[in-house]
Amino acid sequence: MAAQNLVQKILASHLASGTLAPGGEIEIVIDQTLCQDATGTMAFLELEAMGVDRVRTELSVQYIDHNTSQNGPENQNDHLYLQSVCAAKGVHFSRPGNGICHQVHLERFGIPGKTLLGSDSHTPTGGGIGMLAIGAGGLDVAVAMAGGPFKLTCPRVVGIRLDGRLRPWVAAKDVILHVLSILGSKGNVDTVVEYFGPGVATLSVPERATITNMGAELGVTTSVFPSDEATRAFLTAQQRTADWRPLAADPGAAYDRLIEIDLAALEPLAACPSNPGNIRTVADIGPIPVAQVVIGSCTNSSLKDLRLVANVLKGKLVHPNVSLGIAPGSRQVLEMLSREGHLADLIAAGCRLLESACGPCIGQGFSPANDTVSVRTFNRNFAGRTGTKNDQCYLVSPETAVATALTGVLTDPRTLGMACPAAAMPAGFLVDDSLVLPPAPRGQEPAIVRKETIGEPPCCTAVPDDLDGEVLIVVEDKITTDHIMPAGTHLKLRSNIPKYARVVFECFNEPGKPSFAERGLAAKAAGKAGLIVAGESYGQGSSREHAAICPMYLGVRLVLARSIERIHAANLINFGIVPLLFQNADDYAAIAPGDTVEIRGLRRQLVPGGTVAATLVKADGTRRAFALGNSMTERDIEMVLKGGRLA
Ligand code: MIC
Ligand code: SF4
Repeated sequence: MAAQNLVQKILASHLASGTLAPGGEIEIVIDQTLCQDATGTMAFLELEAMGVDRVRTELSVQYIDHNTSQNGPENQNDHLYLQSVCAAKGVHFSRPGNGICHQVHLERFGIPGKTLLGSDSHTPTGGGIGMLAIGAGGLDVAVAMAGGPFKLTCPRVVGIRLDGRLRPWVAAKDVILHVLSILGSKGNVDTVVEYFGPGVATLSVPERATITNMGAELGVTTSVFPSDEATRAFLTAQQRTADWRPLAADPGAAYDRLIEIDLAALEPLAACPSNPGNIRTVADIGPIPVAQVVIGSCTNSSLKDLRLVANVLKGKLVHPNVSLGIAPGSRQVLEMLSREGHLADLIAAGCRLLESACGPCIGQGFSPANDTVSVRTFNRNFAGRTGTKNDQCYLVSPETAVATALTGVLTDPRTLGMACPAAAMPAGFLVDDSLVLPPAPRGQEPAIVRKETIGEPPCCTAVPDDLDGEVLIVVEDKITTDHIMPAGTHLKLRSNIPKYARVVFECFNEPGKPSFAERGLAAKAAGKAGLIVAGESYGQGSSREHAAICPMYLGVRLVLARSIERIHAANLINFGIVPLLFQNADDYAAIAPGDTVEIRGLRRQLVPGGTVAATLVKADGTRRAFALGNSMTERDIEMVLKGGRLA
């Protein structure tokens, strides 16, 4: 048999249908799933709607980490629903306070060589421990929990060979920021990144997880590291040696593209406002004044990260112009910091301690002041995601963040004039799973707690065959799901579609003019299909299926884009919105809001790889014929035309 890379090996051992040829449709068996609360309520409402009595995976875990601000009753109503539905359906429930899903899953549940499907785009964090871990919409995860396979395009594999060793003050974060500078944050769909080479052994599992976590910002399906002695050491320290198995590509395995990185040649980098793909060196950006530093998120809040930060801050004081927030990734990290005395050093240095949760990463508090710079160890800096309009958010390593917190200006940590403190992995982590509630035994399932803010699972009607679609909005390239469905203070509406739908595309609403939601509902009332027109890489970022469900609720039936990101395209199909692709940039440029797009005989015209003939009708009555492509399979087409997966 030909030498296989690691991705091919894991896919082959989980293949449920199809053949392993890049570009074709395959289905894989899912061993584990994870959900978080902001996407989990919909996933479980959908699971209930499917009539599933008990999940059929090896392990499914639900985390409470996103909606923990609890302004009003909605968040805890969600928590109570999820706790009860998990107990009833056979799912482990990680209580609020236990930490961020990806960090906790890596620590306590991830197993090399297994597949993991999560209703969160940073699920690929599990690639740090050798899992094939993929982010998806809640409905796809619900299907996996029900025992169904996961459908994906067989990916091409980009091999990244790591050589050398990182120099002091240069971090795993700088590795992934460097990869982002090579591959960019768009145009990488249906690709998996596989790391290999001698440099791998120099990185611990939490460092590898930082790299696979932010691989999500490349727009790839996932990223994966081999499982080696460092993986065994991590699992042993988590009292899980039995979960370890060695895994690596065969010698001489081929990759669709090869990239070589000398770790020793890297330097501190930053993603500049407002896209994770805008990479520059910290030295090159220079000492810009900074008002806020936040260290945390699923990218950089491991014990290693925070021990480093505490060691640097020990005996010093945060700069008077900087507000420094720290959100430890898990209860394990927080408790160990506390027992080791590091927490006292952080507090003495003037840190503001935040909950072990997503917090500021998803705009849940700690928004920066107007016209100031916020430096964060997170993975996303999309405009406005901090909760402040016109924010200026830079993404960096914990090393750069702590140096900046001390000096008050963006600082290359190598210029601090101190030796980089050692922050080794502990031989043993403090293991206490008492905040993970196991499901109820069969026959003892509790009643499901459904408070008034828990809505109904959405369902959609069939797409009409002849469409007169009203163009509700025309947006540019790289529109993220944060643009489509803002989170922050609106996050508490995740279980209530009619209310949450009011803020679709809120950032593009203009004062005194009808909002997107109002335009959508008006077109729907007039019997017209709503249309969204977009540029390249539409639907980047989060896995939130609300970015499909809420537009669907407002009557949107078609998205016409130059290209659409993987998870979002799947979510559109799942909720009965037809994703169609411009064949030519001029057609995109010709469309304006308020125009009509006519399509006749959609059912007959829509075939895999084929084109659909459409007519653009401008406000003055001028007509222009154009063609739209698609990248759907036969099954996708059947499903989307019926009104989506639940239909
Ligand atoms: C994010 O980082 O954007 C989120 C919030 O974790 C999302 C999930 C969501 O919108 O609930 C993600 O990455 O999928
Ligand atoms: Fe939470 Fe931020 Fe990670 Fe999303 S990216 S899971 S909001 S910490």
